[in-house]
Formats: sequence, structure tokens, C-alpha cells
Amino acid sequence: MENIVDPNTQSLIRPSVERKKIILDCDPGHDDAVALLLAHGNPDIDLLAVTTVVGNQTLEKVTRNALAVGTIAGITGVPFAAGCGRPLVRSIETAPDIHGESGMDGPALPESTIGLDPRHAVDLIIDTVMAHESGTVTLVPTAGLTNIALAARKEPRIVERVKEVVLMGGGYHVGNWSAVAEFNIIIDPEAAHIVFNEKWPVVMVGLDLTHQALATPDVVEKIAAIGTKPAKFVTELMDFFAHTYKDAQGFDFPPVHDPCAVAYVIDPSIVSTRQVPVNIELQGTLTLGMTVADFRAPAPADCHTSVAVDLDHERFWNLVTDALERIGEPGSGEPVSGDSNSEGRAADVEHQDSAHVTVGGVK
Ligand SMILES: [Ca+2]
Repeated sequence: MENIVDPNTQSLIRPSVERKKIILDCDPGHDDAVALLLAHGNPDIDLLAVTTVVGNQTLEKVTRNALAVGTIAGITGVPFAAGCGRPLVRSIETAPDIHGESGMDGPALPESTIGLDPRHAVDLIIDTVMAHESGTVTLVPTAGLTNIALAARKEPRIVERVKEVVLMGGGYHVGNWSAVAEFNIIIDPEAAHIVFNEKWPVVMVGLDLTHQALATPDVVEKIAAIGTKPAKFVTELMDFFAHTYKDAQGFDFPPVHDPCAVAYVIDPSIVSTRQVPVNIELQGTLTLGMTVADFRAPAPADCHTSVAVDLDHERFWNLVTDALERIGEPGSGEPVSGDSNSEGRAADVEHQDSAHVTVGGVK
């Protein structure tokens, strides 16, 4: 990046902080949708590619959903590619109890205006990592790890080129698909084993952290008050998610897992972590897919895994609402309200707290 000199002071202007390059590998998925919107709307993220993998629903459904979210958000110039349609070893397991038959039940989905990249997601991931400077691309998987594991196997050079893998999955003290295993890990534990055992830095944003990211009524009201179609879409997602999480897992408010991983990339100070060895249980009859974290101190010198511990709930949701405000009303060329800055983004839009909002299911 070339240096720029301030003409008034002759001092060097530090180029605006380099945006963080990410590939989002997802299975939309209500919370994947929020993760994608956060990644698109946040000015510090350079979204290089979106890839899909079987998980919350079949590959066909989650890919359709990803394209629909991209359409709603007005994403252009970002390749979307479909990846693996089944786990490495196991049979397909989806989550209709949480995400519905479509994988993203609740809001009506538009016809996509985005064409799929012809490449397989694994190849798009490899091509993208290899095309960028080493140490600059972060992988953000928010689904089963099938695509990421295969990419590491197909092109091992990506392992040392990737900056880090910040994944939503696992949990060091709680599961959600078994007593000790989380969905994204247990649906393809062999893939998770590959990803956690490669020597790239892995940050596990697991249930310990994401169960703090609850879409409480005040959060949903703030999002609804933004008043755009993408914001309305999110409130409808949260409405459905609130019902299924209440019915299926007894949550008063739904945990919105996947954007936590994106938030960590944007601002690691929002998510505290602890460096501990983590490995994946592949043998246990009761513990298959458990992310076994070793908290005994000190961590080994070559420890390359860490786990997310505490979330700053307010700052996390501020990031999400800020991203939605910046996305504005796609197609209009204008943010929804407030003064736009030179980049046409609504950087300092105040929440419309006076707006009357009714959001069913989460109050
Ligand atoms: Ca997901």
C-alpha cells in the first residue's frame, strides 16, 4: 500500500487500517445470515468470498439461502460458491428443529440476483488464499468443517498462508447436539479433527461464548428501528429463531452464534480468548465430536489453538446494528438515514429509538 503525505503537515498519513480479508464458509442458517450481513456491512472487513457447505440444511438449500441473503444485502463483486454436499465420513445430519425445512425459515426469500461461481467451494477457498499475500486471509467457518478440511488436504500450502481460522463451533463446557458436542463439530468430526490439528492458528468461538450472544428484546428493537429491508429481514429471522430455540432448547432468547466469529475478526477485544490445546474426540461412544480443551497450565509452547471465553454483549450487538445501518437500503445508493460520509456510508446514524416496534416472539 502506498504512503500518502498530508499536504498541510507533510507528515505521513497512515493508510486507513487495512481491512481484514475473510472468507466466510457457511450454511445459512439464521445466524449465518447475520454473520454475512455483519461481514458485508462492517467497514473493517474485506469479504473475499462466501462458500457454502451442507449443515443446517442440504447443500442446495443453504446455498440458495446464502444467495438470498447476498441479494437482500445488495452484495456485488463477491464470489459465492457451493461446496461439499455431505460430510467426509458420516451421513448427512441437518437441523430443521432449529432452522426449519428451508434452513432459514421465517422471512420470505427473494429470487437471487447473484450467480454462483462455477468453482467448487474448496477450489475457491484455495484460489483465494493462494492469490493473496501470505498471512492476510482469515478463514471464518460457521458450519461443519468439511470444505476447510478438504481445502487443507488438497492444497497444504494454504495452511501456512492463512492468517488464522476463526470458527464458530464446539464448546469447552457445554454441547448442543449431544451432552458435550456442538452441531458444527459433530456433523463432521473427522473434518474438525483435520482443521484443529493443522498448524494454523485456530480460534474456537464455541457455545461458551455464543450463548452470551442472545438476541434480547432490546437488541431486536434496535435492529427493527433501522427500518430497512435487511434489518426487517433480520428481525424476522430472529423471531423464528426465538421460537425454535425456546421450543427445542429452552432458551428465553436465541443465541446468535455465527456473527460472534466475524466480530472477533473485526475487533478481538470484544471476545476474550484463552490459549489452550483443543482436539476432537473421534472414538467416544458418549463424547463423539467433543472439543476437548486442556486448561492445565501452562499451555505448551507450540499451542496454536485458543477458545473464546467472554463476550462484550453490548459492543457485539452495536457492531451488528452498525453494519445494518451502513448497508442501508440496497439499490437506493443511500443509507437509510442520517448524514452520509464521503464514502456514502451512514457512519454515525443514530438509532431511531422513537420508532414504534412490535416484534413477535421475542418480547
Ligand atoms: Ca452456521
